[in-house]
Amino acid sequence: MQLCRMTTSVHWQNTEFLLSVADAQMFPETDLPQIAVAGHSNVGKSSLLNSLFGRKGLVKTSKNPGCTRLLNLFEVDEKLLVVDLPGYGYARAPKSEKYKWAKLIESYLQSPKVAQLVLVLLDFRHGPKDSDLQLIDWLNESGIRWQPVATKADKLKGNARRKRKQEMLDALGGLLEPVLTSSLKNEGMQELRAIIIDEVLKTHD
Ligand SMILES: Nc1nc2c(ncn2[C@@H]2O[C@H](COP(=O)(O)OP(=O)(O)OP(=O)(O)O)[C@@H](O)[C@H]2O)c(=O)[nH]1
Ligand SMILES: [Mg+2]
Repeated sequence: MQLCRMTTSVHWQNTEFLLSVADAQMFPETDLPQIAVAGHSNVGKSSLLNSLFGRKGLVKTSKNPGCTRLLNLFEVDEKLLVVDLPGYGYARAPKSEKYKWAKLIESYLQSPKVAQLVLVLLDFRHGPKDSDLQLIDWLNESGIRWQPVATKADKLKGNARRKRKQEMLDALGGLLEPVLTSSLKNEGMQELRAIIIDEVLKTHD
């Protein structure tokens, strides 16, 4: 009997952009396990992916909200599919655009090809907003696993950081501890990679 588990190794830098889809129906047929990155517009989803992959500039980012407008698919080391979702809650986007993005996110999250794990990104400074809590409720009701990820953690230091982490944990119901990350400082990426391997890749073996 084998007592120790094989370690799943992933070469994160070996990531390539696959395609963008404007409709969840156009999602490719794939047997690869899948994760998705969701969160408010401008929270730092695309930046986090660059940092997670260790590939500066692979994913397009912008200081202006509403940068990602399609489902952008990436394949990591021929082992994992990662979906960068458009952000929600960008108040100044035209109504028709907002509706289109919301429909796209909704149709993806309701499709049978949905991710096994959704990283829910929350700005560390502001904590979860109503729209984040709605998404989380919906994921819970749909039985889709999710992991809270606090972004832009470089903006808070010392005591403020500890206090905010506890506040975020409480606001999320106290069950899932957020991973604190900074794409700017490459903070939290090892922890996040380990969670993805444990939650998605090992269970898929
Ligand atoms: N200080 C700091 N700024 C960050 C960090 N991550 C992202 N940003 C900045 O936040 C802005 C938005 O980043 P994006 O990664 O494009 O955000 P997004 O969530 O993909 O945005 P949409 O695609 O519009 O939904 C950019 O100006 C980034 O430079 C971080 O860890 N620290
Ligand atoms: Mg983006």
